[in-house]
Order: sequence, then C-alpha cells, then structure tokens
Amino acid sequence: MKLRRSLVGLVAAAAALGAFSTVATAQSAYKAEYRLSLVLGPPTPWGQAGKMWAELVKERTQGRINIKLYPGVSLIQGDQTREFSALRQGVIDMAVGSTINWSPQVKELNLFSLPFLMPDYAAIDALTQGEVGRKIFATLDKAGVVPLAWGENGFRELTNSKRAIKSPSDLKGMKIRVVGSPIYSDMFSAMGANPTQMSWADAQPALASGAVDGQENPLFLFTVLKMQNVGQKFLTAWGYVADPLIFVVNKDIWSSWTAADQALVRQAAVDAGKQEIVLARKGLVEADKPLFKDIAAMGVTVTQLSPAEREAFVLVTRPVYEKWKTTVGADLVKAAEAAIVARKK
Ligand code: X2X
Repeated sequence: MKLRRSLVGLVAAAAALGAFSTVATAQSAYKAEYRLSLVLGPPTPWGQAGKMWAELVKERTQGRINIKLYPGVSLIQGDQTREFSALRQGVIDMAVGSTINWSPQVKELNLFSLPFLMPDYAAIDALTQGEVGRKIFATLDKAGVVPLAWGENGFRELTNSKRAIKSPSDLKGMKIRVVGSPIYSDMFSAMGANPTQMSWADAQPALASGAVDGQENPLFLFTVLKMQNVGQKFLTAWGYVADPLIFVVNKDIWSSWTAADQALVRQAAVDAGKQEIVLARKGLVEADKPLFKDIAAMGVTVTQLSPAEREAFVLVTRPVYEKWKTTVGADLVKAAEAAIVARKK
C-alpha cells in the first residue's frame, strides 16, 4: 500500500516535471532575436519589405518574435550568392531575398531572368500569384527553406557612363557589372558587351572608379544612390528581366515556433509583400511614368526603346533563352509562357 502510494506520487511528480519541461522548451526555443538578411536596406523598397515584416511580426506576436535587419547581406560578408546556403544552414534565420541571388542553388529561379519573358507588371503577377509561383514555392520548400510570400525588386534597366544604348551594337565592348547568376554573363556576352560578375558591395566602388562602364538594376536604386554622380549618364528602359523577392524562414527556426505564431509570421509576410510591391512600382505604373522624368531631370539621357528596337535585343538573346530553358525546366518555362499569354492586363 505504502509502496503503491509512493509510486503514484512518483508518477505524478514525473508527469508534472514533464509538463514543466515541455513549457520550458517551448519558451527557451524562441531566440531573443532573429536575424533577417537583405541585400538592400530601408531607403529602398526591398529594405522596407524587411522593415515592415519585422514591425508587423513584433506587433502581432506581442514581442515574442523580434527580428533584426541585416542589410548589405552582412551576415555573409556581402556575398549575396551565398545567402541561400547560409539560410539553409541556419547562419541566417530569415530573409527577403532576390530570385537572382538564390538561383545558383535553386536553378528554377532563373525563370525570372529569362530575357524578355515578362513584358509588363501583369506578367510578373501572372507568374508569382498563380500556379508557377506555387510550383516555385514547392521547389524552395524541397530545397530546405520555408517560403511565405512574394515581394519585388523590379524590372532591371540598363545604365552606363559612355553612350545612349538603342541597339546591341551600342553595347559592343562595354564593361557591364552583372549579378551572380551565369545567365547574366551569357546575356551580355550575346549582346556583344563585356560582362563582369561581382557582388553589389563591389559594384558600387567599381562604378565610382570607372572600373566598369555600366550596370543594370531597378530604377529606385538609381535615385536612392544618385547614380548620375558616379557617371551613370545614360539609361535605357528595356525591361528585359524583372526580379521578384521572396520572404523565407529557415526550417528549424520555423518549426521552433507555435502554429499560431507561424500563422502570424506568414500573414505578416504576405501583408508586407503586398505593400512593398506598391512601393517598388511607384513612379513606373502611372500613365506618365514620373520616375523617368525625375531621372531625366538629373541630367541623365533616358532612352525608351521602340518595339522594333526592343525586338533586336530579344532576337540576339534568344539563344540564351533557349539554352537556359533546359536548366530552368522546360515544363516550368512552358507553364510560365502560358500564364503570361493568359494574363489579365
Ligand atoms: O546585386 C544587385 O544588383 C541587386 C541588389 O539587385 C541584387 O541583389 C539582385
């Protein structure tokens, strides 16, 4: 009898201890701070995406989840092409990242870099907000991160310090800084330019010193950095590729959160992404595209290509499109082309 009672007591004590330790692990599993990686900081829409996400998460989780921004991909010493691996390994907890920077590890993400695939904003939306977007999220999930929402870096336009570019021959021999996916080297080589791949951290001094003649990036970056002051006097609006952003969380971090907190973090990413896309398109979706006027007012020669001029660039980069179609996956490219044809304009 006595033995039995003490046994019961022991079991109860063990159960209580078990319950206590479960609560303790659930709480201690939350870190004091989560590290969010970004290439560009808060003066840009991209940086705002991170800032809005962090603020919404803090507010909605009542401070249980605190996110600190690390712009300039500073957790990986500025080497943006290593961001995806670092995320997977847990060096980075979460990120708002570019499809370009992650495409060396996730080859399907090169879809958005296929030259002249997306003719307008409706085409970007047709991909990210539809079946293609869901397929890409499934691929990212398999690749080892938790994808939550889309944002936007934007259409990438060409600037340089030498001359107005209206045709591929104007690009001949020009030294152009390109991003980390080899498809960019292929495209600029096909156009007759001399592409040189470097991180954004290295690109800025290279532009300032004249080590490179030109670069391509969304236009808000031109105005934020006042690129006319580093000699970028010519701009060609050609919209050859557009770069979406993706909000993701490391898998271990994700599974350390309660289901309720996961839902809050996911919804906050969706809400921040929607707001950020509006910011990224500001000045470019209005009928008179005021951003081009602002840039022209800075003394920059703005070249808008006619449909025929644009077609010359499409033609010369077509072999690159065909080559990379296989790398991206012919089925995914086909689905993307069909979604774009069927888009609501
Ligand atoms: O490096 C670039 O050009 C940038 C900032 O646009 C990206 O990170 C893709």
